[in-house]
Amino acid sequence: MSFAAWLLIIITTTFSFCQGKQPNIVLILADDQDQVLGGMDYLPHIRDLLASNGANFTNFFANTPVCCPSRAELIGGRYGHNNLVEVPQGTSCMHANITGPYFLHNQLGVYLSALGYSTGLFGKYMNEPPCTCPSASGCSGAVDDGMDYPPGWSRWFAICDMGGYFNNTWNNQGRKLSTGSNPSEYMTSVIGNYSLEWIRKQMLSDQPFFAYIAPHAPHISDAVFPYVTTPAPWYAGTMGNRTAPRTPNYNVPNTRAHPLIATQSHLDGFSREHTDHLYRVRHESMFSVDDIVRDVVETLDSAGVLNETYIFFTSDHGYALGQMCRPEEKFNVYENDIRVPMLVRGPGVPRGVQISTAVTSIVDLAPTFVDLAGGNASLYADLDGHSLVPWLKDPTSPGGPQMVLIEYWSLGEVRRGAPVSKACNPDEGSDCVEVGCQCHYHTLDGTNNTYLAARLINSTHNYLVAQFYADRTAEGNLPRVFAKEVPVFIEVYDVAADPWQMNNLYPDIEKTQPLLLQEMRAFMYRSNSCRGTSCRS
Ligand SMILES: [Ca+2]
Repeated sequence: MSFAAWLLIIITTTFSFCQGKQPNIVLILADDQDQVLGGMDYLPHIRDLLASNGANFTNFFANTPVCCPSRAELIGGRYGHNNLVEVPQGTSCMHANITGPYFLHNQLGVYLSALGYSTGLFGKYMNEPPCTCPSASGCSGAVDDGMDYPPGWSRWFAICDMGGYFNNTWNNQGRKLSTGSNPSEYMTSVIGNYSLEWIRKQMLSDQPFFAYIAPHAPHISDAVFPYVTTPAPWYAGTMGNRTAPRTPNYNVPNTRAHPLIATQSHLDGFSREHTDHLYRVRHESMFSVDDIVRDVVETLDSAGVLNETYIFFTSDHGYALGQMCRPEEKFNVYENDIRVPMLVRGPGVPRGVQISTAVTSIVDLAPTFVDLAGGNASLYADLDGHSLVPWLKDPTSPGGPQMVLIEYWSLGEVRRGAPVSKACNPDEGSDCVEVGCQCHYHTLDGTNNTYLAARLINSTHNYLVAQFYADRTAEGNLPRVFAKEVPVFIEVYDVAADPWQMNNLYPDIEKTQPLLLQEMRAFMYRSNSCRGTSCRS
């Protein structure tokens, strides 16, 4: 069957949820926004316009809790093991291959444009390369050198530097654009304004649109000292003197965890102040994302298309601020890092409902968008996730997934924490001993922080099983099929009884609940080798 004929079949598949008219779809994707530490507090527009007017998936997770791999999972609709590079590389998208032709021709832009959508990406695409892709892999559109962008996207406005919140460069539809340091050039505002301008144009057309709006907030400025998040000038200081939540595991070492975590030293006073400051500026930066949500809703409403548009909000992964003595960042398997918000409003979605019975994840978004667009995601051989559409129609739909797969390949040693001065930044190769400064850094990703995990939530159990592995196989490759490897450490938590995950039940659980462990391991191993339909069986 030709591609066109196949496409016709999937487009004409009966689609009663939106009465045959293809809806618009807007995704607003935050960067490093947590759920566990109250990251969604203080955001009135997101609360009133999305949570109160739509569905809240309360058990939604990142499959790989670090920026680029998670974004590859979202845009590709595939688990990390199906995006993995063949050979470990020093750079790239943190072990995900996003520059090969396979990825570039099997991602949301291609899927949705084939279904008749106008597609626009605004803000953060990937970390490396951040705003473009190789023409050798089928990318095009460059007006200026090196400004190619992936196929399937009719509008491309991607940020090219992940550094500060001002003085940015952009890939503006193949043309290099620079913005400066005026308040109106605040990065999140620029992303919002370009998104809205495009949405206004799309509303004049009968063609449905997909807007992927990805602010960099509340991520730290990791290339511009002092390496914290920069709020918009008009929101700076608005969080007053609030401090990061002193959760039961705040500044408490988890001595039963794997060595990277078990050996964390206590946060000193300087680091605690840094963590509190980060808490404040992260929230303050999110106020501008909250404004984007308001403006998107108002723009759609003023044109009378709000009721024809689905609006999703989520984050690529969560964050820690002091938990288990981690002063900041992600990279790890715990709730702070893997649990993210997921809100959606749109035609037919019940208002103000919480959906906890379907345990879902980032990889489920692409199939959801394909289904909403009138495709049939279950026929796509390269989509690994479950469509969320059944729960958007009926939050009480039975048969929801109860487990999600978590996979992570260590980035190597990553040190973060409170910088006393620019000279102390380990990313710049500085050595606190030699330059005589006081070092407050913690190693937050490192040796053998490569893991395969399952998160189970149902009416009787709420567990995390995480198995840690050597970062390379005996042959020197990234471990790809974890069932063939021997774990170097295992952690199991009863999250209902131990929500802050400080009491590793392994190895005792081998004797106390062998069947539970067996079931979760079977899911992990099966899922870790799955592809397409085999992931959903
Ligand atoms: Ca991120």
